[in-house]
Amino acid sequence: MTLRPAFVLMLLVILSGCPAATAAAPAKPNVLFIAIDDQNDWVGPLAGHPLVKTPHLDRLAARGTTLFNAHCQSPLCNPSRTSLMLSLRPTTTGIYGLAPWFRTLDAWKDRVSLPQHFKANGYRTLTTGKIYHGPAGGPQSRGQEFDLWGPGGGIGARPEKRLIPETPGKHPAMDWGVFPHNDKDKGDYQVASWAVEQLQAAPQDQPFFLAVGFFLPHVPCFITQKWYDLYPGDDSILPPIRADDRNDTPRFSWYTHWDLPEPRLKWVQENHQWQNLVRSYLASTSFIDAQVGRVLAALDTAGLADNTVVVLWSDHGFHLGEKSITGKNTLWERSTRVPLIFAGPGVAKGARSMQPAELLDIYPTLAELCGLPARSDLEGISLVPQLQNANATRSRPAITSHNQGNHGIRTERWRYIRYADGTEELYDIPQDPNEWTNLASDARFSSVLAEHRRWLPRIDADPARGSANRVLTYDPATDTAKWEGTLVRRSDPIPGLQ
Ligand SMILES: [Ca+2]
Ligand SMILES: [Ca+2]
Repeated sequence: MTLRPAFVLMLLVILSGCPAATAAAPAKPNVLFIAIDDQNDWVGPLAGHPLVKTPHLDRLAARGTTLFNAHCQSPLCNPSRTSLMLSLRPTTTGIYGLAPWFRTLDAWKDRVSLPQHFKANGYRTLTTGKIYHGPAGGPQSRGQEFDLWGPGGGIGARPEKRLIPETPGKHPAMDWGVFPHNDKDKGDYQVASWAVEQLQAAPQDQPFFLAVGFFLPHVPCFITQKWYDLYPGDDSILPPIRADDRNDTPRFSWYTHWDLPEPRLKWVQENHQWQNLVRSYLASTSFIDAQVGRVLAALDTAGLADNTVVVLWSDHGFHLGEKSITGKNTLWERSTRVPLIFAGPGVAKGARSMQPAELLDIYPTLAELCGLPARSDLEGISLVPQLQNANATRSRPAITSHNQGNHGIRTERWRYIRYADGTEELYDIPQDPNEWTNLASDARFSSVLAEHRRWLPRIDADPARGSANRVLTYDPATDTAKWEGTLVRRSDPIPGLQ
């Protein structure tokens, strides 16, 4: 007797007890979740710096959608990453500083994070490099966060002694420049290599959530000559600044970055380090771009690109002289605006959304793109409408908070800032992209101010138990501000300016 192939297939399906519909159903897409640390908008897809070279990010943008107006929820590692991974605002958790680790708090110790939601829905979760700020509870408990942990990354090869003069804060991370070493000895190279190995060996029968966290261009920006040589050794690389820019920003704006390890522009200029800092930062961005390129090439080679959602983000930006400072901890564009690019199944190619977007939107967006059950306890809103049609509108602005009471509200056109003492700023971004002219006291814009004040967070939590490092508190009843626990008086000279 001769059996026709279709009959054989049906027989096999019956014998194996497996309905044909299940066998043919497409598997859930994988997730490749790429984080960059302290990467501001100086990347090709955001057009934040005219000379930056990021060919691999450009290619990722060409095969996906760029959120051109995306902002972090806090301009600092730990609070930004906690917010992103839980889809909760810093003003909800009270996590504003570099401490605490959120699992030490009763309210959040069992909170289902983004990778945990994927694990609960059948995904294998893997991580390497910097995703959370810190060791995620240490080796004993970090297995609760991800199934498999790769190399931790970080700085890697370091020079024998400092490359630049010691900065006023004497912090060892405040260093940058070229020294001879091998790119393969950099932590970020090893992070990319491990990610490539995981993609090459990805099991076919289970979707994965692979989180790859790069450290550069976070300081110290140590770099090899090859990347440094991508940029001219002259002032054409410097960002535009105005020496009098802070004359119309409230004194309280200084309180959000009162005393930082990062030096002020004054020190950087007096020590002839501005060009070297900017060039080292740009070179580090290009080096990371190349590592992203290695991981994306492995995704293609493994034949996974069509069934993998890629998301690339940075935890916040970085000033390199703008507004007289270097570092983060501000509510201006250079500190809040970040790369946020999605690509893969369900995402329009080569598109750019101008709508305000927030990093805490990543959690519900990935869940929807991958067909996971929606959660009702997230504060983010899915970006899938914008990823399908870049012209789709959003009603909510992007909100960034730096400690209780200090908030930046970014709509399509405006940036509004309110500090804890009630002082304000307003910028018309298309007219004034460098945020040089504060319009908050201009009566012509009183209705714009009123419209933006409506969006100030209604929940504005006290700092969580164990808060430390970059924590600013303010008591309006007594007009008392404290930076990292130390009283700041109205008459105190601003550190690093005199
Ligand atoms: Ca960071
Ligand atoms: Ca100004």
